[in-house]
Amino acid sequence: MSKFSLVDKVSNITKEEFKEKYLSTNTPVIFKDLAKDWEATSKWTFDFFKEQYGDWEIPMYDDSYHNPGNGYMKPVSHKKFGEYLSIIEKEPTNLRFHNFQIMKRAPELANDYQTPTIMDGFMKFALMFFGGKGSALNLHYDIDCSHVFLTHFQTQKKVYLFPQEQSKLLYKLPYTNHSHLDVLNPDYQKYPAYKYAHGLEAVLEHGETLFIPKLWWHYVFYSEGGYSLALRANDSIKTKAKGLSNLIRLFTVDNGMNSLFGVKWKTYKENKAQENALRAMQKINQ
Ligand SMILES: O=C(O)CCC(=O)C(=O)O
Ligand SMILES: [Fe+2]
Repeated sequence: MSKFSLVDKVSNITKEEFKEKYLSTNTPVIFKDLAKDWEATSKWTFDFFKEQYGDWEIPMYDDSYHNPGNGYMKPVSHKKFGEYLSIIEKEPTNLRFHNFQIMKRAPELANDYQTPTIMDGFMKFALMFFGGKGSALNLHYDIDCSHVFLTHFQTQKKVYLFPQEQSKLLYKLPYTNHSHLDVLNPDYQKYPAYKYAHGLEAVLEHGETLFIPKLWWHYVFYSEGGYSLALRANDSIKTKAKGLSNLIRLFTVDNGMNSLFGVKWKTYKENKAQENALRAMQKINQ
């Protein structure tokens, strides 16, 4: 069996069908046409962003995002937005610009898309993610417990997904929603339990929208430079409350311990992840 099965691609699906087949079963799916009437799909080109907002100063992130110490989850540098867009349009780079609340800087962009009607509970909150060819956003799940609808623009990117039940096989780092496993080039010596994980592959083309059900792990690989808009939906008060408490608990402990102990805290988390994975593997082999 290969490591990944392909995510279904659908079009013309009703709210009821979506609920029955995907939402209620927590199954990822790609919509070919969820964004088909959005102005954004024709308007949000590299040139458009460069012309309108090229002067913005933006933070840059790279693979050192999770290195312990002072730089933990902080930007490595800043660039002009226009300059960054020119780079990712033309050449590979590991620089990314993520979790950008773009509508705060440019509220007019909210007119270029519509809140989907495929389910209830969409939030106004919208984020954009930019990445260069070859860059990747490490394996994680979104701790606010919402469902994510990720629409990609202009190019192609690939998302690798795993259900929450496989967390131990993915070497989840305790007190975080992250793993440092390289999903596409795994070091099986270091991460043997990953052999037992089985995931899904979503190949997203321009204008397509990936449904990432709540708490699903995702590893985002930019097979080409491009950008996506993430809209979020949360249809239950219970998971909303869980999300909020997760945010507070995890961030406070992990950031505090990183400031105090740096590399030692990282090693502690890695050792715990190894113990958990070993136990999960033993259970499978019983
Ligand atoms: O597209 C990306 O780079 C990351 C998307 C993501 O992690 C999210 O929307 O939760
Ligand atoms: Fe995410």
